[in-house]
Amino acid sequence: MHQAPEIKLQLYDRLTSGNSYKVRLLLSFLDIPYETIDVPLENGRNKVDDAYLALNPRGQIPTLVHGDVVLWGSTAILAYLASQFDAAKTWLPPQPVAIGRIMQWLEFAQNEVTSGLFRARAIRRFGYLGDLEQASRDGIKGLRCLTAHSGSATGWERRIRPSPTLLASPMQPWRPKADST
Ligand SMILES: N[C@@H](CCC(=O)N[C@@H](CS)C(=O)NCC(=O)O)C(=O)O
Repeated sequence: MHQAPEIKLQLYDRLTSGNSYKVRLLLSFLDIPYETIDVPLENGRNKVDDAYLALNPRGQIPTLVHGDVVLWGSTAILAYLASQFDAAKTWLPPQPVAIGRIMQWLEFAQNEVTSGLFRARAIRRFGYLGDLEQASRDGIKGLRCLTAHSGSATGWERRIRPSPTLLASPMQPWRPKADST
C-alpha cells in the first residue's frame, strides 16, 4: 500500500495529451492523489504565460509540481514518481539491468515514438506543423520495432519481475490513439 504524499501534487496537463496521460496512468497505478491544472491549446500550441514558462521553459506539458520540486518531461516525472512514492520499488526497480531496460524503452518513446506516432497524431489532430507522410512512415517503423522487440521486453519482465514496471506506461498513450486521430 502506498502512502499518500503530504503535499498534494499538481499536474499541468490536458486530457488529450499523450505525454500527460503516461503520468496520469502512473499516478493512478500508485494511487496518488493529485490535482490537475488544464493548459489550453491555441492554434496547435499550448497557451502559456510567463508564470508557466518559469516552471517549464519548454512551455510543454506535462509539468509536475510537488512542493519545491518542479519537473517537466514525462520521462523525468515518471522516474521521480516511481522513486519517490513506490516504496516497494516495483515500478523502477534498482537492479542495474532493470534500470537499463526501462531507460532503453523510455528513450525509444522519446525518439521513435515521438517522431512517428506522436507527431502524426499531432499534425492530424492538433495542426502541428510537419510532414504527415514522413511521420506516418516513422510511426510504422517504430511500431515494427516495438512489435519485434517488445515481446522480448515483456518476456524479460515476466522472467525477472512479477509486477509491471515503468516499461508499461510510455507506450500506452499512442496505442489506442494511433488509430483515432
Ligand atoms: N518530451 C516531452 C514532450 C512533451 C510534449 O510534446 N508535450 C505536448 C503534449 S503531449 C505539448 O505540450 N504540446 C504543445 C506544445 O508543445 O505547445 C515529454 O515527454 O513530456
